[in-house]
Amino acid sequence: MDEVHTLKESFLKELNSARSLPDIRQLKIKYLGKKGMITSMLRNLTSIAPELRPEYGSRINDLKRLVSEEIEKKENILKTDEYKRLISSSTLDITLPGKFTPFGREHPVNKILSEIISIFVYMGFEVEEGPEVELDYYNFEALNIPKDHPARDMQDTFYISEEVVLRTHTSPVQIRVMENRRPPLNVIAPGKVYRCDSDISHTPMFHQVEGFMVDTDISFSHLKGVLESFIHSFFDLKTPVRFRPSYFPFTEPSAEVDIGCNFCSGNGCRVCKNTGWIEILGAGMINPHVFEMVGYDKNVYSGFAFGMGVERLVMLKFSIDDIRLFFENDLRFLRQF
Ligand code: 2NL
Repeated sequence: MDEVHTLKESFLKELNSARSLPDIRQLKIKYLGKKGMITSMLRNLTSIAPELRPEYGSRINDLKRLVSEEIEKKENILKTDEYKRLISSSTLDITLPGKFTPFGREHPVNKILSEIISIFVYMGFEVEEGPEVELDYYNFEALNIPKDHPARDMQDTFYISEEVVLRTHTSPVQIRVMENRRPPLNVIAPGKVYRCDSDISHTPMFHQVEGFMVDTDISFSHLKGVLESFIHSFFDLKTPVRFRPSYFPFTEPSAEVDIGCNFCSGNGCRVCKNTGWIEILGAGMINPHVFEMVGYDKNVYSGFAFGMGVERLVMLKFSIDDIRLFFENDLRFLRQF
C-alpha cells in the first residue's frame, strides 16, 4: 500500500518541477506509458495475494485517474503560457484589423445585357460573338448600306483605314454566321458597338443586341411573336406593344417597335415626348439583297432581324435620364442596382 502512496508523492513532486511541454510528455510516458510505472503495477496485480487485490487495484486505479487529470491540467497551462509567449515575442499583431477588400458588383449594363441574352436563349436562340474592329464590307457593304448612306459618313463611323472600321452595330457578326452556316438559324449577337457621337443620350461606345431567324417560310408573324414575347418577358406581361412602319437598308419591310410609356401610362409626358409611346427596337424582314450577299437562295429562304440598344433599355427599366452616368464610374450611382 505504501508503494502507491510513494508513487503518488514522487509524481506530484516531478509534476511540480515540470517546466515545459516536453517535460510533461516525459512524465506521461514514465507513469502512464506501456512500460510506465502505473501500468506495470496494474500488470503485477496477479502477484498480490487474492484477498488484497481489490483494495490494492482500486487504489492504483485512483492514482492512475489522478495522474491523467493532473497531467492534462498542467499541459493546458503550459500550452497557454507558450501561446502567450509566442504572441508577445512575435512582430505579428493579431489584434490589428484585417485589410478591407471592397466588394465589386456587376455593372447595370452588363446585368441587363445578361437578362436580355437569357430571354432569347430561353426562346431557342444561339449566342454568337465577333470582332469589334471590322471590315467595311461586313459592317456596311454586305448589309446593303450604299456608299452614300448617312451611316457611312465620317461623322458616325470611326475609321481605322479605308477598309477597316470600329463596328457601328453587331450585324456583321450575323453576316459572318450566315456566310459560314446554313439555315435554319436562330442567333443573337450581343456586344459593344462604336459611333462617333457624344451627348446626353449618346456615348461613343454602347451595347447592342441584334438577332435574326432564317429558315424556309419565316414570316412577319414570327417577328411579331418573338419580339412581343421578349418585351412581355423583359418588362411586364401587360406592357402595350406597337409595330410602326420604318426603313432600314438591310430589312424590307422594316418596323420600329414601341412600348406604351410606363412613366405616364400612355397619357403623354416628357419621356415619351407626349406621344404615349417609347421606341425600343428596330426590326424587319431581312432584305433579299443581304441573302444574295451571303449566298443564300432568296427564293427558298426568308427571315427576320432586329436590333436594340442596351443602355436605352437599362435607362427605361431603372428610370435613368442621362446615359453618361453609366460611364462615369461613380460608385454612388453604380451601387444602386
Ligand atoms: C436598331 C435597328 C436593326 C437589324 C438591325 C439586321 C442584321 C442582318 C440583316 C438584317 Cl445580318 N438586319 N439587323 C435589322 C433591323 C433593325 O436595328 O434600331 N438598332 C438599335
